[in-house]
Amino acid sequence: MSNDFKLNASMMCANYGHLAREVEELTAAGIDSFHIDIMDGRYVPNYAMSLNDMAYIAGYTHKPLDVHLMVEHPSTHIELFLKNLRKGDTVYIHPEAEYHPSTTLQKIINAGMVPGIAINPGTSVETIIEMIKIVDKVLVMSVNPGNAGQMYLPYVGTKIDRLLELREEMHFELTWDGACSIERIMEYAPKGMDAFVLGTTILFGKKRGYADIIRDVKAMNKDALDKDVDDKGYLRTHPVRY
Ligand code: S6P
Ligand code: MG
Repeated sequence: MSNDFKLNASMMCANYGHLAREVEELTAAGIDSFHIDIMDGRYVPNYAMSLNDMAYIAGYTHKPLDVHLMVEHPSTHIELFLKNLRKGDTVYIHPEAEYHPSTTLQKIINAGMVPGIAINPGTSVETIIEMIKIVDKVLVMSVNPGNAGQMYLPYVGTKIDRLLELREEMHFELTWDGACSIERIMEYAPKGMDAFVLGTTILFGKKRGYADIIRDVKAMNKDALDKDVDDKGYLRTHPVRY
């Protein structure tokens, strides 16, 4: 089975009581990048991370950041984010949140960042097909944006398979975001998924260290991961509904 995939840590799930240590431990454990969920309480009904959290995390790692903007009209304040990022960091926007998403993507490109588009469970591939031509990365959401600890929405599977086919002809990187379990990784890594965002489902709030978990995820050692007690499992039995 292919294990040539990247793992991104969903930092809204980290322990903010010792955030610097979290970042350093994840870096040492071999995480490939840090996923930063920025929310405005409008595009999604939640506030997660903000500019200061993003800049703080960047200061404790040399690994790239993957910034997922779940905000209305990101173009309004995009410069604030771009000037606090390093060249090569990724910025994802949601096309529904912007009147002219391709203009915003161009600003991201002009600043030297990697442009990405995030696609919600209820958004069709057709809605974003033109933008796929100008982005390097697509973040496909298997939960509705706004919260960690939600249940996987199985109807996105058909769309993900379609995106995996398009990826071959349109050359973009595809990352899975939401309720990412070892079962999902074992199913979709061999199909060509480039990266997975790891949150409460598999990485955070466990009784083992990040190095052990990341090693077992990369080796797809399901038996070892199944032994992890899921301290936050209650969240998934009560999924957030809007
Ligand atoms: C959701 C956000 C995601 C979550 C991630 C958490 O709005 O975009 O990046 O943080 O899904 O992972 P999990 O395993 O708790 O669903
Ligand atoms: Mg996200």
